[in-house]
Order: sequence, then C-alpha cells, then structure tokens
Amino acid sequence: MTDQIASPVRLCAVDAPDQPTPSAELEELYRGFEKELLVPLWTEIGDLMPLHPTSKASPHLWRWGNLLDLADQAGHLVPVGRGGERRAIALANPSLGGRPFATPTLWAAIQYLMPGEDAPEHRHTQHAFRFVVEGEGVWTVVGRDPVPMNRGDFLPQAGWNWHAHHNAADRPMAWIDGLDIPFQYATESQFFEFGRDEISEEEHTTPERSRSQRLWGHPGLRPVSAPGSQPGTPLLSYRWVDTDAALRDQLELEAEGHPGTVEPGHAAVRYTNPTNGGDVLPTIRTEMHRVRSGTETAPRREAGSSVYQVFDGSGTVTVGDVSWSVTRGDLFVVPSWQPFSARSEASASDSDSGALDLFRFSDAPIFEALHLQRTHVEGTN
Ligand code: GTQ
Ligand code: FE2
Repeated sequence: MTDQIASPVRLCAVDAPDQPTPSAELEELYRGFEKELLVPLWTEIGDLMPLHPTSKASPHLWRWGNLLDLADQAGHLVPVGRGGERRAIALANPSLGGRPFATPTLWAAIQYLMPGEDAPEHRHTQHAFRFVVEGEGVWTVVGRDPVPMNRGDFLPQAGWNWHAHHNAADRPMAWIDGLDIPFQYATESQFFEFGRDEISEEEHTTPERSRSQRLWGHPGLRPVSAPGSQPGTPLLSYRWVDTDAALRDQLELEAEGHPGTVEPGHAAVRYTNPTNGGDVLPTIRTEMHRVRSGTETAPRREAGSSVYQVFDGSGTVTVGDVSWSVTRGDLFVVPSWQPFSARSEASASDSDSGALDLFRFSDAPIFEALHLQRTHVEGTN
C-alpha cells in the first residue's frame, strides 16, 4: 500500500515521439495500467529497442598512478583475510549508479598484496584473469598449482577453480583483475565457496614454471592424455616473451610485405584456449594490441564493451567524443558501439618496443555465443 502511495503518478505527457493526445480518459487508462503493474511498449520503445546500442556506461579513464597510490594506502590500512577475501579495488563507471562495474558486464580492479601476504583460497562461478603491468614475485595458486606472475604475463582462471594468491617478494605488488561479476550479477548465476584458510608449504614455493605451463605451454602441442575441448583454458599463464615475439613478428612480416597485421602499423593477438582455439574464458575475450609509433588505428565500433590497460608506450586514445593522453598502466572503458581509435606517440626511449601496447578485455564471447556480435570499422561498408 505504502508503495502505491509513494510511486510517482505517470502522466499522459510522455517524453517519447508519436504519443496519443492527452485527455482525462488517457490519464485514466495510464492509471489503470499502473494499478495492474502494466507498462505499454509505446512509451518505452526508444529506450528498450533503440536503433543501435546506446550504452548506459560512459567512456572513462583511470590513471594508474592514482590507483597505485590508493591501493598502497589500502595496503597499510586494510588487512587481507577471510570474509573480504581480496584487497581488490574496482573501477566504478561514473554512469552505472556507483556500482563497482567498469561496464555493464565487466569488473576491472587493481589488486594489491603486501610482502609475505596471502589472499585466502576460494572459488566462484565468475570467470577471472590477472594481468601484470609491473612487478614480480607474486604467484597465484590455481587448483594447487603455483603460477608465477611477472610483468606482461596474462593469467586466466576459469570459474569454479580454487585459487589463492601469495606475495613472496619483499615489496608490495599490484596487478589488475578482470571478471564477469556484473554479468553474473545481472543474470543471477553466482555461486561461491570458501577454501582452506592457509595454503600448504609446497604451494608456498616459487617454481620457475607452473605445472600447467609444463603441460600446456608448448606452441601447437597438446598432451595426448588430455581430454577434448574444455570451456576454460587449462593453460594458466601466457608469458610476455611469447606475446611480445608474436607482435614483433607481425610487424616485421608487414614490413617485408606479408599479411598478418589488423591494419597497417597495428599488430594484435588474442589469447586462446589450446584445447579448442577459442577464447580463454567463456565470457571474456582478451587481446594484446601493438600500435607502431606514428600510427593511428581506424575508428571501430563493436557491440559489447571493453576495458583497456596501457601496457607500454604512450599515445592518444579516443572513445566516442573524448580523447585522452595515456601512458603505462592507465585504464579506460569503451562502452558498447562507441567508436574507438588509438594513436601511438611512443618514442623508442619510453617503451620496450617503441610502440603503444594495449591490453584489452571484452565481453565478446557472450555476444558471439548469442549471435549478437557486430563490428563497424570507419571507412568500410
Ligand atoms: O583475486 O580471487 O578483483 O575473487 C574480485 C574477486 C579478485 C580474486 C577480484 C575475486 C578476486
Ligand atoms: Fe576469486
């Protein structure tokens, strides 16, 4: 009852085109709809069924330096342990109601561990990955397999795997997490379980390579003992040396007149599941892009949202009608169907490769599974 009194009365004057002429009878009809909890399509169609995606999310940039400062303060003030689980601080898109959602489907956070700290074991249905923009000495234990984390390494971790993190170094370390938390929140599909409070001594040792790396980390070779296609990749780390070499080779091939790049001066690779060649995670696609110094990419729109982190170099990125100068570690959001382009201004001195390297993650596998993917590159049909 109180609800009904508090609810706003819908008037005939609806802010949508081609509405019926206001009258007392029409107002009465709308009151009838409201009383029966009914909503007519004709007042809502522009919002519900737009001509193309009109994202609620905004393009937004977070500076790595600011995130690191705040994460370090949290490192000194906020303990990590059972309950809170992780010292992870999420990017909250300014137009998603203050929720810790970078986009309507994707979570992006900086996670921080002090020297010697452990983040306790747990598992959840949310699919996740870590990406390391700087630092070393932390490893993540996935299904009791300790996996080292170093600059440029990408560590996917499909849902329902047990995982804990440990910082074995004498310095704090930060990395980014990407998860499908907002997607699973919206679809109400989440399950969560606590694991052991302490990981074993054996899991506290630092192997040079994880067991998953030894089994799956050989290009083009799969263990004959392995079962068929698995939805989440069994390879738990993708090392920077390999990613870097793949990008360098693409640009060198291009310079020799051979195909391989996305467009002139723009190399890119996608992280794939070695059991089937598909995306590493059921809901998240991840890629590394390298834009050669002086190159500007063609503006591209895609259905679905992305988060980028500058891995190396510097340049200007444009999302919709905003542009930012970006440098190492900066994170930004590209909402659905907003045009995105990047211009590299990196010089050989400020980056490893003399180019702008952009790590990207998106919800593309969801869109592809549902046949909702769409791309438009400016200057093409
Ligand atoms: O490291 O296990 O940023 O469970 C959010 C949820 C990180 C993690 C996050 C998580 C984790
Ligand atoms: Fe987790």
